[in-house]
Amino acid sequence: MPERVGYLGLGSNVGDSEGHLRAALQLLPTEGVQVLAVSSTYVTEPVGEILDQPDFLNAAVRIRTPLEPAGLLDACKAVEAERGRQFDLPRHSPRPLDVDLLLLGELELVTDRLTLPHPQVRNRRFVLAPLLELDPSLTLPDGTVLADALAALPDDEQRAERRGPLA
Ligand code: PH2
Ligand code: MG
Ligand code: MG
Repeated sequence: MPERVGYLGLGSNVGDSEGHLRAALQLLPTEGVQVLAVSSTYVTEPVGEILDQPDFLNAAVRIRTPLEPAGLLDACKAVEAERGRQFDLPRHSPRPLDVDLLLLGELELVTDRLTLPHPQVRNRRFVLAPLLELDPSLTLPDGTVLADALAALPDDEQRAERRGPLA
């Protein structure tokens, strides 16, 4: 079966966040997703539609999978559900575990359920910092150099502090 290499973002700000991220590393292979490399964890300021919520713990992983994008999204949702994620809350609510599909090979795709690359990759420090740790020369299919995207973020926005190793 043809396999692709991609990147997932992990996030948590409810309960034992480090435990949830660690559990994701164990659960992903049971859903057909091999974990090739794991970034450090980062404590990050909430970004997006709900700012008044606890800081997140974020990380990123490099994966290899034979799953097509929709199947990979289902796998991410199954892992989130295993850690008690509720899916009937407003967008950007606090969550025990968020597993986001950031990049899958050179695929560019827009469907009702999924956009690849993830539309926010370029402007979120909590995504860019761990991704660049895994591959400092990472580029998007459209040629965007992610190190340039990170350097372009204003210094005083989106606090993110490296905490330590996850795996
Ligand atoms: N996830 C969100 C919204 N905001 N902010 C941080 N710092 N980290 C996240 O993982 C995050 C967020 C929606 O998934
Ligand atoms: Mg998310
Ligand atoms: Mg998500």
